[in-house]
Amino acid sequence: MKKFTILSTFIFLTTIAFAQTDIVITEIMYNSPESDTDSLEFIELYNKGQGTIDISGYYFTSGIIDTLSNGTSIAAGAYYILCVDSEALYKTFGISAHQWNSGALNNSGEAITIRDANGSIVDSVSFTDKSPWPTEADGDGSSLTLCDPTLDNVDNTNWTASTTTTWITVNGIEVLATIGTGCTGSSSVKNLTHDSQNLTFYPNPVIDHTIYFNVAVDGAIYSIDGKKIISFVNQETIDIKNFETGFYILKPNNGESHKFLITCK
Ligand SMILES: [Ca+2]
Ligand SMILES: [Ca+2]
Ligand SMILES: [Ca+2]
Repeated sequence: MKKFTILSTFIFLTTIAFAQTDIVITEIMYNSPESDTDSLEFIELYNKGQGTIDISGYYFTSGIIDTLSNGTSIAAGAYYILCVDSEALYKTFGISAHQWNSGALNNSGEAITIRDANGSIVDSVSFTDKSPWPTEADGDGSSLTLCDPTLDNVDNTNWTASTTTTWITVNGIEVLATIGTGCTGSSSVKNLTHDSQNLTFYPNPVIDHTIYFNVAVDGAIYSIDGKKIISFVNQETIDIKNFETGFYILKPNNGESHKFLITCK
């Protein structure tokens, strides 16, 4: 009987010591190519499991300071982005993300550790800006990326510098990252041509002075720094021949915003 109690206790302790480990840190932008404060730092989490994981109360004990609020979860096969400055991230990439509470990622590298609400370590990566870690991630535009989330992310040989363009240039340097997507797809910016409201617009980049929608749309187009340029009602096409080359945000009155690129000048 005593033996059984000891065994039960051991199983109980073992169970609480190991956290759900299907949440993996898959991408880190620790030194975005800005010369002053890095406003585009982000950390990408991925759920490699078979079901949705509730990450309410998960918190960081190194790297950054943040506790995820109640109701936060990641669906199976989905990504979750945390960033240092959600406004800067949105204005630059058109991507909405959770802004962490405080702290910033050290440009020389450091450990990033996330724990579940019980304090058990969920994942931890200790990276540096020196070889054998990919040095292109140290301010040359690339994020650090773990392309195969099933591999051990403690091992630096499983990480590479991202080579996927975001179509965004910061401080004269092209940003290479897959924010919220895997390595094999196209960049998240290019993927923003569909939304949950079934609106499709094309082409992106816009190359013939016209944006086409699959349905009539009400909305507006904003510059990347948030200034409204035009608004429109019940349109299936928009003439953009007077627009300068660059990125813009298309904001339907009913639906998600999309970033698009105009290259026809
Ligand atoms: Ca920097
Ligand atoms: Ca930094
Ligand atoms: Ca990614």
